[in-house]
Amino acid sequence: MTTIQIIVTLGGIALSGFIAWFFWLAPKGQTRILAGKGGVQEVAITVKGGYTPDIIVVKAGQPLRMRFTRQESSSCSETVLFPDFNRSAKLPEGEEVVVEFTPDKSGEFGFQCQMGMLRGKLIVE
Ligand SMILES: [Cu+2]
Repeated sequence: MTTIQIIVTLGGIALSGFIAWFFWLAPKGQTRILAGKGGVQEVAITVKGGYTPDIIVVKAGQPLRMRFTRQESSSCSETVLFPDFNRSAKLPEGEEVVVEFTPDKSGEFGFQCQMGMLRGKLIVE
C-alpha cells in the first residue's frame, strides 16, 4: 500500500468510529453547563409541559444558577422542587425566577413540580 492509501484507510476507519460513537454512544438529551464569568454555572430553563432542558449536567462545588421561565398557566408546574437540596420556588407565568445554590455532592438529583408530574434531572459530577 502507498502512504496515501494508508492515510485514506485510516481516515475511513476513524470516520466510521466517529459515526458509531455519534449515533450510539454519545449521551442523548443531556445539557452540559459550563461555568461562565465569575465561576457561575448558569442555565435558562423553560417550563412548558415539562422542563427544557430537563437533564442538566453540572460540576460539583461551583455555584449553579438556574433561570426558570414558566410559559404556561397550568397550575401543575407553578412550583419547582429540588428535594435533595431543600429548595423550591414559585414560578409565576411569564416571569423569570432564579434558583441558585452550589451542588456540593456528586450524583443524580431529580427536580419536579409539586405532584411529580413534570420531572427533570440534575447530574452533578
Ligand atoms: Cu405537577
